[in-house]
Amino acid sequence: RGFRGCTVWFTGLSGAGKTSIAFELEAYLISHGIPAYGLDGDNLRTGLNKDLGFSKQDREENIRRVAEVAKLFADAGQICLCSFISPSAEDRDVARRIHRDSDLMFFEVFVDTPLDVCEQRDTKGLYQKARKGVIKGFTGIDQAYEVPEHPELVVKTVDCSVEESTLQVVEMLQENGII
Ligand code: GGZ
Repeated sequence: RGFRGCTVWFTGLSGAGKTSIAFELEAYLISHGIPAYGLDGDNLRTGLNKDLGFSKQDREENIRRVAEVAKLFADAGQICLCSFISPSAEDRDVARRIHRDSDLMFFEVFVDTPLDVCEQRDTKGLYQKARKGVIKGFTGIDQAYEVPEHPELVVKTVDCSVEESTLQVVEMLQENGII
């Protein structure tokens, strides 16, 4: 048994690069014969969590359900890669506790991209809509993002390629005996 299931939890602003890094990491792990699976808004909010929006309560329930699903993947021996803004430190701690209670490792990775950079990228035009007030309660604009105080890893994406950021996560998994 060369590897164990666990959850890598990417948190950060919209457009920070969470999903890009998770996608690259998933490809890396799979190509090395390590089972991995990515969860994000695209595959959770369209199905299991399609009844949830972006209020504080809905985000809390979003994160709780995602964490429960991630726990099952990790328990099944997968490296589960979760990419959610998860702006609330308390909600992230719930996700961590759900794993700890089942003796599963949980790595919080803060994808630390400044708001102005995310806003400049604006790949989906959402920041512009949020600034105009078309979207209300957008994280970083009119809802808070609570910066992680004790993440297992901080990844900066400014002046750092997706490949380089991904390698930092790979090294963290190696140092912890996961892979
Ligand atoms: C933040 C929003 C919002 C609001 C829609 N605030 O860049 P994206 O588009 O693809 O990623 C964002 C995604 C956030 O969903 P999460 O499930 O990760 O959020 S949370 O963890 O807080 O529950 C963005 C889009 O949904 N989006 N409205 N108001 N992001």
